[in-house]
Amino acid sequence: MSERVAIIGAGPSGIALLHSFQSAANKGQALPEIVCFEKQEDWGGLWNYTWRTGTDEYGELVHGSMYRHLWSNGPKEALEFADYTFEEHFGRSIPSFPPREVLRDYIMGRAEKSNIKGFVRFRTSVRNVAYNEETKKFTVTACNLLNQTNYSEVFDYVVVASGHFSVPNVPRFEGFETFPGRILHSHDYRDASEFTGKDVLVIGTSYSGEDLALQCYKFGAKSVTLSYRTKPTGFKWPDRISEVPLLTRVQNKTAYFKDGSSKEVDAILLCTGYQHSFPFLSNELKLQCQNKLWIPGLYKGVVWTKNPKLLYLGMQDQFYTFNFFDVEAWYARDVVLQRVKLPSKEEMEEDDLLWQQREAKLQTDEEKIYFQGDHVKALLAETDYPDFNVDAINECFVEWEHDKAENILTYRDKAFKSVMTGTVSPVHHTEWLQATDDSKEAFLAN
Ligand code: FAD
Ligand code: NA7
Repeated sequence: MSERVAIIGAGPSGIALLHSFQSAANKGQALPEIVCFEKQEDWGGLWNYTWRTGTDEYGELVHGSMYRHLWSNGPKEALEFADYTFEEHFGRSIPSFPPREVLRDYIMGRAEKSNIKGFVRFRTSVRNVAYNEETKKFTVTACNLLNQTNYSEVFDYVVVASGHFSVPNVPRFEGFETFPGRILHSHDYRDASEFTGKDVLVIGTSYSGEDLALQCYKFGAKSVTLSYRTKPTGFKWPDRISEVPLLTRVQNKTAYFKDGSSKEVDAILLCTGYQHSFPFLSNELKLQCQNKLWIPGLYKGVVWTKNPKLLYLGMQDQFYTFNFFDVEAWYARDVVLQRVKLPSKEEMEEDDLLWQQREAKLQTDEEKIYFQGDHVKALLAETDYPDFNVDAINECFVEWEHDKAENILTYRDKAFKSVMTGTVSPVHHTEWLQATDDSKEAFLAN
């Protein structure tokens, strides 16, 4: 009997793995039996926008954390697939910061072309994964949500591609119980129009805090107060956005901050990040980590060193995204196909430790970008994923960081050069701040 591979999740990472297998098959490689379990009704992971929050129609936790008016937070030139360019997909070059719908269209375009949907069992949620030391096989228990039936199947490899920006980290602050307005986590945020004319407090200053502050500003919030725990963003915020130290307590509508200042607010947005959550894994298989660029316990960022038949994709904090998921997927595929020979457990642990030590020394965003670039290079060198210029992509990210520092309101209006095709993107017809219609049709209109 041929080997069996279970993939958990058909978001960009799971799709990248399916595509990598298909690419090998197109070159004559015999494939193992592959089953991809996906709890949503469609593929695309976070890029499937949903109006739902909380639980879905089957009582499952809603996976989606994306909001309606999200535009790419980095230049598309930094995430472009090496084997499927934006120009190939859209038939021409498009601006550098596409809205959600346009990026989803691109990811799904490659997936459709690759003809891999047949591997996916939709509306199927993985409930449990157990490893048998004697048989050296996994038993995966899944629930068919449509008829609420649990069933189990045996696999030789399990690849976890279930994402890590879905289960919110929700701290409590004194006085929340009696606050008279809305308190919500960014996971449940969908649209800033509900905050038009309101005073909004945003807690957390990473990607979500920064972008939800901008969303509220764009859609007419009266004021946005951005509260930081470690350090302020340092961006030159416009007049309706201000930065303050961490919230200490709330009394009625008044929020008090560490520096003694206070502000009356109507709503509180907790942009306090996410948890790596794998309720279907037992402790000896479960990654337990923070949102970091290097995840301890994963050789090359992919292979669970304690049991190399278990692999994880897309678990890192991300500068690099889609092409990074690709190089991870290609590596995972080649581990499964045994085209890559893994070293001993001790050697894998030693290598993992070196990366951990290197990550611990990183100070600046530029150092962090180069570090993740090196991770991409290390994987790229091991497989037949089409080679691409990682240094040039690092430079895209550095330029993007500088653009943000220069003007946080206009960084999405800039144009970058594709590292894959050499084409410079056109400037979008409308500045991001004015562009409230972010449908695909509006964005692609000449
Ligand atoms: P996900 O997209 O999270 O997909 C995981 C899949 O696993 C989902 O389909 C889920 O339903 C499924 N799943 C989970 N548990 C189970 C289970 N038990 N059984 C079966 N299926 C399961 N990246 C960018 O490149 N540009 C951006 O602008 C950008 N913006 C972002 C904005 C927000 C608000 C967030 C949260 C993330 C953003 N990202 C962005 C990063 C994003 O993480 C990646 O683009 C990408 O979606 C990660 O893909 P993934 O497949 O690893 O995870
Ligand atoms: P991140 O990048 O993990 O950032 C989490 C933020 O939340 C960060 O600023 C943290 O502050 C802050 N945080 C976490 N816990 C607390 C508590 N208890 N109190 C105050 N502040 C806290 O998550 P994001 O949601 O911003 O981004 C995740 C992805 O979504 C990202 O890849 C984007 O593409 C979109 P810290 O700086 O650690 O002090």
